[in-house]
Amino acid sequence: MAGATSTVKDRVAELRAAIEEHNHRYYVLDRPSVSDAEYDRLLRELQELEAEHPRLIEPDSPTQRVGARPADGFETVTHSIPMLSLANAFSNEEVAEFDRRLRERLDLDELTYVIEPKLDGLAIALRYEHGRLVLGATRGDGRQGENVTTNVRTVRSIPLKLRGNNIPQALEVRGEIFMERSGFEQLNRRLSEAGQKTFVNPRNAAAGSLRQLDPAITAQRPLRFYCYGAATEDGLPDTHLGCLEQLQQWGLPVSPEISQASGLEGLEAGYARLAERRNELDYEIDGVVYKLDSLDQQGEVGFVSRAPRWALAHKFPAQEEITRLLAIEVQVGRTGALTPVARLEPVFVGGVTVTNATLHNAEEVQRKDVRPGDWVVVRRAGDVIPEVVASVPERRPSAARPWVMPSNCPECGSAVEQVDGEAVARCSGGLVCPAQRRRALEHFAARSAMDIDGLGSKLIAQLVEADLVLSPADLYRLDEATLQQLDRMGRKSASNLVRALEQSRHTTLARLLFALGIREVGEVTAAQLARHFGSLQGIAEADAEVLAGVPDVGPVVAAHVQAFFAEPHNREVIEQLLAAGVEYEVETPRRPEAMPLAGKTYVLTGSLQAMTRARARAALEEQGAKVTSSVSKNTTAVIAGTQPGSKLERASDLGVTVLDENALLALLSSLE
Ligand code: 9MJ
Repeated sequence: MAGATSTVKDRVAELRAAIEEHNHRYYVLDRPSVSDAEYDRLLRELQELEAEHPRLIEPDSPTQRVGARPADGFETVTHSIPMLSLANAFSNEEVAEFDRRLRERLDLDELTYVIEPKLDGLAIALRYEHGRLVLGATRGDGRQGENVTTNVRTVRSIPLKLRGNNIPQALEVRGEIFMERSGFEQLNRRLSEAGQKTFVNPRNAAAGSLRQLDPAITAQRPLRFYCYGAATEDGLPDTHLGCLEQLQQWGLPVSPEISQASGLEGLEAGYARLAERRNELDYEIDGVVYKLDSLDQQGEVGFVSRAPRWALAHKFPAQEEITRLLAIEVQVGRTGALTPVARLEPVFVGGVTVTNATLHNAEEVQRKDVRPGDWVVVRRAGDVIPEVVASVPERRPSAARPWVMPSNCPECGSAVEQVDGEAVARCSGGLVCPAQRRRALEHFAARSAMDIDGLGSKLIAQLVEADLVLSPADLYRLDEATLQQLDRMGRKSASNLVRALEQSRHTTLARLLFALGIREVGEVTAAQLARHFGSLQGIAEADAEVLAGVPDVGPVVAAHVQAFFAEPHNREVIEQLLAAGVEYEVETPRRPEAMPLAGKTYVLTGSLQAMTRARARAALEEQGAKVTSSVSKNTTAVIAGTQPGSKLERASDLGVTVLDENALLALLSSLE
């Protein structure tokens, strides 16, 4: 028994020490070495142990205070009203429990809440006296923070002077300073070019920028501010939402994502809405915050330690985690491009278990100083491919050595070429390299290329391994008997595949051209070339200038097309394909002046829902239109999607017609 208690005691001490260290790294050094999710897990474990063994609670346990003591270098300020922290929830059950507890305490059936995005920045207190900003302070430990007024004054969205009526003598505003993703990326690019250390994420960048001792540096950083609370002796509206509206009228920025909700259902709907919006916003949010709307009700339920009972932060699943980088392997692409890939200790991040992540190229591995054996920050946001963001040098094993790109292809041993000025290294093996061959065949068989049903990557790997297929043309020589000798290939699958191959022979020029895998000739470009020339022969014989004149084809793509057809091996493959019975309908090229949109010029701005901008552009160009990037008085119309840019303003200044996406779709379908 005594043994069990001392184990708990040891664990509590261990957790406290670890959390204190992480607090220091996070709040004072702006260099955390664990993910937020890992930190939350440690804090939760400590909270649970303390709840089970209340005798172990001590006043200086990290559960009893928020954040860390102020760092040196800034004057310490004592907050006139302590800065609160928020209780966290990670599941719907915990949210239901929060709502149930409040209903019980207030003896009401349904409560009205305000739902706010939980900004992932740095909490800040602003003090206005007679409408003028007199103080800006970080949260620090909640009771005392750092006086960062000079730096806060450089943040453009923070008004130095309030506007409007009935401005209180003294007003205390609480909110979050954060950095937009786009600004963060730009800043990191700038730092990296200057040979300086980059920031791991926008939150660290915001904290690091605000806590600069030189305000001139802060001023250059793209910081923004939203407020989410206020206090004054002079009286404010009696609801939280009312207060936020009042703050906005005084010129303080309030997030447009804030909404009101009724009951648990309303909270769940609000969470779902913001979870959906999460990746569309240009700033990071790590959850939502629920707050009781009525200030009377807030007063009635009060606080527990430093967190209000009337608010709850419902966290989203983490998009960043820290895990072990087991190895860096090299993947060979279709055109021989070599991509370093991180093999990771499996980690649950962004809703899935991640075991691999791209490292893009050797330069990136070097820039991020990622070494096999390191602990690394892995990020997966939305449907985006998982990425290794940074290493955590503090946790680096002493044996970890920098990684270098191998000088020979790991698949075929051919020399690796590094073209000057290009970030990518390439295997020089061409189709001798089995990896390039596999990728070329996968591309050839893909749905948007020759659409060979049932020819997946596993089967392709077998065909290449057995030397049954050296080039795409060999596919058409496969028969059922040969196929049946392969692993997991029964009679039925073999006959289905032969039929699928047979069907794929009849195709379009655009698909065939795309299937050949010419560098930088994607689907849209292939379609443009097909329409313009009408035959493979025509494209193969075209000179560079004519090629470059085709919409969507510039001098670079034109050079790739020419190089492809100049290669005897490629010509041979084409001849073999045609000999194997691959055929496409010859399209008669349309004369540009006969096209319905000939002579018209369009500009696209904002994002479209039904198609990408590239597709819209290709569709317009197919009908003979020109698509340009700047608006002039000669522009026929500007097509504006959601969140259009300054082009829309310019169009209205010049009196140019503006079409929305529906009008574009109507225009295109009228021409079909
Ligand atoms: C953030 N981080 O966006 C609060 N917060 O309210 C919002 N933080 C908060 N509210 C009381 N939206 C204490 C902290």
